[in-house]
Amino acid sequence: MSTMTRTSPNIIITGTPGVGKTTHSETLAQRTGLHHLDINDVVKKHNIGESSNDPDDPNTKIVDEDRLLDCIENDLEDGGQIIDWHACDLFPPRLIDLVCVVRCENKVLYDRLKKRGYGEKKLQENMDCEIMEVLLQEAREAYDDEMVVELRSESTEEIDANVERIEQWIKNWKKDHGKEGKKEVQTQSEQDKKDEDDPMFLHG
Ligand code: DAT
Repeated sequence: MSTMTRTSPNIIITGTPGVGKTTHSETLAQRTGLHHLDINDVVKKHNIGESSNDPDDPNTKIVDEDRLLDCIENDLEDGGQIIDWHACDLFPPRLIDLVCVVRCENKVLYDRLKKRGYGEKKLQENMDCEIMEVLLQEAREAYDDEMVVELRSESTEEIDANVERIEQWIKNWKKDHGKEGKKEVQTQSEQDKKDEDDPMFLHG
């Protein structure tokens, strides 16, 4: 049994660079009033990224995950955060309500990363990451299966549909957890409950 004080859910939007995490997070934040917690901004603001030693990729930052968690833990306790980051297993499951793994078809992703100016090595590493479903595996290993949902992001119509689906899920979550908040919730019983009306229940 654990106590949950948040009255708005925390949602991770994760996936390989270029799949559409930021686009989804921004649209979702505009539509729901939840806060877009862009981890890149947190890393910059608190200066918690060390430059990598890779001469081909000097801009990549190695992030101190403990310090990162220290910086955002209060926000996560408060709830209502849309966490936008290309990793997910560092966030404690007790503070997470939904994990969306954004996916993109190879050819489309290749073109997006090329347009970003990625060099061949970095481009191939990211393509491999998507093909090997690295983020999906990471999410499934770190969180309960019912919390993890895969969302395709190749067209603008898909962004709209995905955001609408998450919006509906948020409404249901708030209904289930009581608008007045500060309600004690038995986390396991929440996880055991399978609501067939839940838009995230039917996995994509
Ligand atoms: P990420 O945050 O995962 O790195 P992004 O949101 O910055 O990705 O998107 C990368 C680029 O692809 C950006 O130019 C917007 C575009 N894009 C993302 N998802 C899309 C979609 N479903 N339809 C059309 N364009 C999309």
